[in-house]
Amino acid sequence: MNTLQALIFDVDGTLAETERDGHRIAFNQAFADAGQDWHWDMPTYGRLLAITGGKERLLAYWKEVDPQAARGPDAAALIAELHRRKTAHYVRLVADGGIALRPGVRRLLLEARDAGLRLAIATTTTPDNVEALLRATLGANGMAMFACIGAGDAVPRKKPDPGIYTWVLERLRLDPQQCLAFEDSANGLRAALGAGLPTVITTGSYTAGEAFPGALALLDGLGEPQAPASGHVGRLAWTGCVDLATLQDWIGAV
Ligand code: XBP
Ligand code: MG
Repeated sequence: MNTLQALIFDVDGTLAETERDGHRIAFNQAFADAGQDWHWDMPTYGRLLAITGGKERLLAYWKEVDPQAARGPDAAALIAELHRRKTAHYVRLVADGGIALRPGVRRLLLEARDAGLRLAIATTTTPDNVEALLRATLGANGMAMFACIGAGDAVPRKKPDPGIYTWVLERLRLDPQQCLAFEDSANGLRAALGAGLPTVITTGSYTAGEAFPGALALLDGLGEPQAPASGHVGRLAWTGCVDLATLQDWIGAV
């Protein structure tokens, strides 16, 4: 039986509903600042989430609406400027308390930390965004709860490439079988599975309709004692509150 040594969390959609409540809003604020007549409504943003990474998403959208300009000599600089503005808006929104952790996240983080497991982050989002969210939701010591934070451009290719998970595993000096990944999206699942990690999916507002082949568990959240999560573990229906004993049971059964 494998003994769990570490939990590795995606950020956007997994720790919090940051895409719906933060990133999309910040992108639109950046467009307005720059006098760019783009606006990403919820369905448009949902479609664009297939492209991970904010800079990559901006470029893909620009190529849709104005392919010639998007391939012009100034394109990279404009993308960088829009993204810099977007990050500033996002960080401010989060620091002002605009985004809460999803139910059960804080409970599981604290239980794992108190049990001596290591915690890590593997995300495509910009490091400043991670820091803002951890500080705003977990306090001044929020960052220090994590043994390793893999974020943004730390690796050359973003999810679904497994690179960010491999990067984190190397720094934790652990094998994937000693860890569990937590993700909310099909792209994230592909990245985690590509690094060999058993993966728990907690679907969110943008990802509930995606397919998750190979997930260890497919749930609608981590649950709290008063509001249990539900979903499937393998083919079996499951309802409950995800805690360390549950996770150990699931990976012991792999
Ligand atoms: C999240 C992302 C991120 C954010 C934006 O994917 O794709 O790019 O949308 O962050 P995942 P930046 O949850 O799979 O990590 O603008 O800072 O890139
Ligand atoms: Mg995600």
